Amino acid sequence: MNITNTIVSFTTIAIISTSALAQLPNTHTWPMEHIMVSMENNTLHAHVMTSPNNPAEMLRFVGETYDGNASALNDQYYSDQYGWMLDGIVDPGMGNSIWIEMTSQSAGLNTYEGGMRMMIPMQTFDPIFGTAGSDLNWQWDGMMTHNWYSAAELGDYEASYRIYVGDANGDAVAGFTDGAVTLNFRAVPSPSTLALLGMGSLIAARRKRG
Ligand SMILES: [Cu+2]
Repeated sequence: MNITNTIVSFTTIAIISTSALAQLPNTHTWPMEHIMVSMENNTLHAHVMTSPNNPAEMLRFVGETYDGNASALNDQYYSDQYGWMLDGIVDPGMGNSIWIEMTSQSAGLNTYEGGMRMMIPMQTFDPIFGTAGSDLNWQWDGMMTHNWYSAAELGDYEASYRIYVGDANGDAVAGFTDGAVTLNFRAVPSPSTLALLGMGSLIAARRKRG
């Protein structure tokens, strides 16, 4: 294959990808914020860097509509910033897995199953953690998973979880101690295009200086 052919092929792929990706929710708008789950002496711990004063933000992308199950995010403030992630060796034992159960959350907060922030069309967007009548507990496969959170109204939200070792049915297994974590969210007005342009020139100015 000569260079010209290579360029043509890449261009074709780029055009196909663009049309296929046109109706996908925004994912890399936010840096990852990992909920680190570890286990020591059969006791689970979870740690996250956010707080009520430093919440993860949810944004609404006016004018965008999403295909398939992702349409649950249409016209909602949303984010997939939080990701569950294993920290060190976590061994729930043969046939068991880590389960995460929503124990309390603000009214109006919804959750949909996400993934590793890649291959969004492969993500189920199934309602979880009580959203739309779903189970309160969710079986985590231990892979980095960024679920989608959404809300219809501006404001602050929080969700608390119990992290436990369960069998295939989600029933707690004796001999382990649960962990817990609270996630904080703030649905904020979308930044205007002007603000984004301002940010762009600031970055450009910093680069020049560096
Ligand atoms: Cu991640």
